[in-house]
Amino acid sequence: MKPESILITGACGQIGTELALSLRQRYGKNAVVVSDVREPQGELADGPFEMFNVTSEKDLERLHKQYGFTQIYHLAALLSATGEKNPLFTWKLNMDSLLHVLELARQYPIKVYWPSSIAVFGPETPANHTPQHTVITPRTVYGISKLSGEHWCKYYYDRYNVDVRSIRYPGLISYKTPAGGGTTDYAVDIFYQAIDKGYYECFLTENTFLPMMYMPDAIRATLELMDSPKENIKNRWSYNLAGISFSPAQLAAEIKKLIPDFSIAYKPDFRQKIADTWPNSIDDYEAQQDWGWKNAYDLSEMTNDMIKNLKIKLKSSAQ
Ligand code: AKB
Repeated sequence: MKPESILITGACGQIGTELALSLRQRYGKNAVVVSDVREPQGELADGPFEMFNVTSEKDLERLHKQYGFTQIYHLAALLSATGEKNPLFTWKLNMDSLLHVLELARQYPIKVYWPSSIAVFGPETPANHTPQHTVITPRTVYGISKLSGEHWCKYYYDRYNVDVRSIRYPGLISYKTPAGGGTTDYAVDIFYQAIDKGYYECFLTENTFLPMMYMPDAIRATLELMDSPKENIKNRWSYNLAGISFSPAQLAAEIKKLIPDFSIAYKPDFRQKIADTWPNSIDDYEAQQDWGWKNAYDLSEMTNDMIKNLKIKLKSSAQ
């Protein structure tokens, strides 16, 4: 069997960093090429890196000629909050890059992973336990690009048999790399500020419930989906994935159990409007049925683990 050669785009981001480390652990560091428009830091710098702008089809082809990829994890994208600041550029970056990857995978035997998001849903979508197949009416350019991307994935699978797989990620919480440009970022920022200052000013209201997940679960889900036999993957748009659903007030209360002096204030900004269009919680029945998905971390386990590891990280970076 041909050895795996894996490309991760947007690898220096919140998901990319941890996915790259997991894939390198599994396949060896030289089997995983990390690419981004910025240099990798820390552990991620130990292995092949390519500075690469995902809107360049030529550069993608050049990299494929050099490395002969068998898998591409195409993570590079602008997220919901940043996307609203430059909608046309966000559309171009998110869509052109996906189409370049799908075109490459049409011509060569490359398995593709591409993340979608809960941002595909809109205010007309049932907000609680949002089903897989429902009214889908995104209101952000990011959400529109993710919904369109889901349809392109399905098209390339149906028409060209491209083995492309996808998950609609909820907001992701992690300590290795900060979140960048999303509406769910508060649930990461709050931990940094709680440890550093004991105070957080939240850009969402206290009762804004959103679907969230701890990064170890998200990475495991991604790898489990990619490992599943092809015939089990019956959904070729993107799978709903449920983790934990909570509000800023509930998260703050959980943090207070470990940092008793922690306090929070609420000052909603433009991101509140985006959050108001997204579900409170997700039904992931199809992911459970098709590839056996089960979330592990609950709110209190996630909070404990975040605080423990972020304290270690912040202490060592201060030294
Ligand atoms: C965002 O907030 O934009 C992302 C997402 C939910 O896809 N974290």
